[in-house]
Amino acid sequence: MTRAQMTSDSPTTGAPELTVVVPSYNERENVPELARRLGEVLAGVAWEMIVVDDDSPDGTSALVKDLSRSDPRIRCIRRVGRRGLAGACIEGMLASSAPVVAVMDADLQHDETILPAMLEKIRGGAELVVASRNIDGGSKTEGLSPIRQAISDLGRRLSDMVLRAPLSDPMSGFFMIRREIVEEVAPRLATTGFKILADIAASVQRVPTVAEVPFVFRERIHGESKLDAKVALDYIGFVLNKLSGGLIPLRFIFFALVGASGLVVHLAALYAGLSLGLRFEWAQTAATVVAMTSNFIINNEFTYRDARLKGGRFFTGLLLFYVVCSIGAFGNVGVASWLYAGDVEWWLSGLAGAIMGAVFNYAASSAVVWRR
Ligand SMILES: Nc1nc2c(ncn2[C@@H]2O[C@H](COP(=O)(O)OP(=O)(O)O)[C@@H](O)[C@H]2O)c(=O)[nH]1
Ligand SMILES: [Mg+2]
Repeated sequence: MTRAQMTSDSPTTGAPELTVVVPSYNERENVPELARRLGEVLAGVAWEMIVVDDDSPDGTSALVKDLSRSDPRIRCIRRVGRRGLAGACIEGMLASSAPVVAVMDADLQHDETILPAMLEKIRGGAELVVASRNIDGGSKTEGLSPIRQAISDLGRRLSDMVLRAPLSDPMSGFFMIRREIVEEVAPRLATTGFKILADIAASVQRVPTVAEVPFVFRERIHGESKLDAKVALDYIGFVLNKLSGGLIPLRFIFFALVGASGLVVHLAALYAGLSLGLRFEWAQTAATVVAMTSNFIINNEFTYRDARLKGGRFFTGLLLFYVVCSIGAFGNVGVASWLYAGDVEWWLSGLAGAIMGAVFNYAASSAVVWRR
């Protein structure tokens, strides 16, 4: 028996050397073509494909299971009652027993023809190979909408601060990695959001050997994109969470960012009220209600989207949120005044009150308004 046979790709058992993990949501028109192309470009490699589908309404999972019946290299994990790109990728990678795993989109936007080159880099000693848009030969950010392009640039700059391994394209959803690294970091990864590669690169204990391969991000032909501008806020939260050494929960960061947006809303509403000729007290009261309502709606859509309130529960939740915020405001003023009376600087007293109010609002909102 040769050395190659005894190691990773044992041809006797047919155990795969490479698992391609494919997260999917409503991709039934794309997955069969992707499977066909993998068969073509990975001829000669012992590979398997694991599609991780979040119970797509278009029936992607049933279709993939049909494919598995004629090709056992294709498997499907159907997750019910859950959504989230990062979590899907993690589960797919952890379902593999191959030494090497790759993650790529189901929608044919990732150029599968570079997979053999990526695998060669791994065989040559790299531990993480990123398909990058941002090196020579890559598409840069062409093919992305202007907003996504701006997010991508911002993300790259921010992530330099927290990544342990330098990456030219940390937002890439296309990479290959030795599975043992994933097994090691998995418990520390966030399952919400989309930044799986950046999260791995920020969470590894030992800096892996990295290689990059350029690729051109293709246009999507079937189906539609599920990632929108929300990913920007998500990404900023991710970086802040890592900068705080994981101490400040991601959800609190979102909550605080939404609170900061509420301040802008408040001032705009106050200005509008005053322009309409309202007395200051009334304009200020109206602005407070408008800001709380806007905070509630954004938190419901974003911060607590996994516990989103709908229908009648939306309105009872809103009323509860008013109550919570009012108590928070009392606590805030109380603490600040008490400190100020004790000769603490005005700004420190004010800041302490505001932080205490925000922490209370966050804790009470999590426990009472968006109870899971
Ligand atoms: N399992 C799972 N896959 C998802 C989810 N959201 C997006 N995807 C898949 O992740 C990949 C990238 O998503 P896409 O919407 O194309 O993002 P874009 O290419 O950045 O616009 C595609 O294969 C999607 O089907 C999700 O919530 N769960
Ligand atoms: Mg896509």
